[in-house]
Amino acid sequence: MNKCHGCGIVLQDEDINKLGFTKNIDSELCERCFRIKHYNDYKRVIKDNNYVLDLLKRIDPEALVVLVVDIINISETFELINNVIKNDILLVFSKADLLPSEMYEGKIDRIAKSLNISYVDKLLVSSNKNYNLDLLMKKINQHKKTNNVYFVGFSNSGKSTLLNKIIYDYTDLNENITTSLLPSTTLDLIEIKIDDDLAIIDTPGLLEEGNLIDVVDQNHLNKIMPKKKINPKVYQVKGSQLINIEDIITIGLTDSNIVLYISNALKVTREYNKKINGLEFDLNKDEDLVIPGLGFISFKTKTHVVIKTNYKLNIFKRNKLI
Ligand SMILES: Nc1nc2c(ncn2[C@@H]2O[C@H](COP(=O)(O)OP(=O)(O)OP(=O)(O)O)[C@@H](O)[C@H]2O)c(=O)[nH]1
Ligand SMILES: [Mg+2]
Repeated sequence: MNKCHGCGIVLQDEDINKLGFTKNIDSELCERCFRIKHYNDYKRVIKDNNYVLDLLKRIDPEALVVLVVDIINISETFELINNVIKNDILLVFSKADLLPSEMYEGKIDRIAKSLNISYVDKLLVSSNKNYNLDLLMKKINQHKKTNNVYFVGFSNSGKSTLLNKIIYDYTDLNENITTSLLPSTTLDLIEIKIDDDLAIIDTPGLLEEGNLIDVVDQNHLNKIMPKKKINPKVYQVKGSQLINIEDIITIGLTDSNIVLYISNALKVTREYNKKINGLEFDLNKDEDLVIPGLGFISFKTKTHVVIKTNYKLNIFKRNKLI
């Protein structure tokens, strides 16, 4: 049984509409991975969480789990993962390159502690900027109890991208796991032998309910996923105003001072002397309002916010990230 080197799915040449299809059963990639890699032509598949959880339940309880958390998109709860993973956890915050410069290492400690996860160690990395990858390898080797180490996390947190960097920097292998903007890119376990004493196993990501990445079209997805360092957008609101982010979300505010941490590619427009009805939140200046998949808003003063969106999003408050 051949598996696709890009996403881990078992290859088949019988049904073009089923996962793992390839015309040539001896090829390394399924057609979906081939098209993502060569034509940026994404095909959305949504693997449900039960399928992923069943895979995660099979992880050897002795193995070290590297929990990859997108620093820009920290989930409200890790209960789903906590329920199945009882292993030692190395907590890895990914995509450090997207953070504004005010964000420094010291704050990671406070964030990690607020997550309700027990972990043996933690660090901040960036695959794009090759930041802290040596330290990551050092910590993996230091904390592993068996030769198998698993990369686990929510979809799009950057697990496969990180493993590709490790393959490139630390092995002579010619493997390249498929990565993409779309959720559920990795579809099954992919084992990579780094050396005689270490195999890293990539896993499909879990989906977070109420996250924008699962509900928007590809065009929007391209814009909402930040590719470069985020330039925080500061808005001083006098009177009642609406701040509209693309056609995704409208924020209603009165006399307040806010900072948006969202992808630079998103267009923000303002309407003056206007109010809307929608979901209401009261925030203090030490809290952020998180819009999963889009980013977050921080507040300079106590603020009342009204949010209107056509998407079903799990918007929540948390302690300030930055
Ligand atoms: N800016 C930035 N983007 C990254 C980094 N790592 C990954 N990404 C982007 O994040 C998106 C998702 O990356 P993947 O590696 O496919 O994520 P994954 O966790 O393997 O996702 P699933 O396979 O769906 O679970 C891609 O668009 C990557 O380019 C990083 O260090 N910095
Ligand atoms: Mg992946």
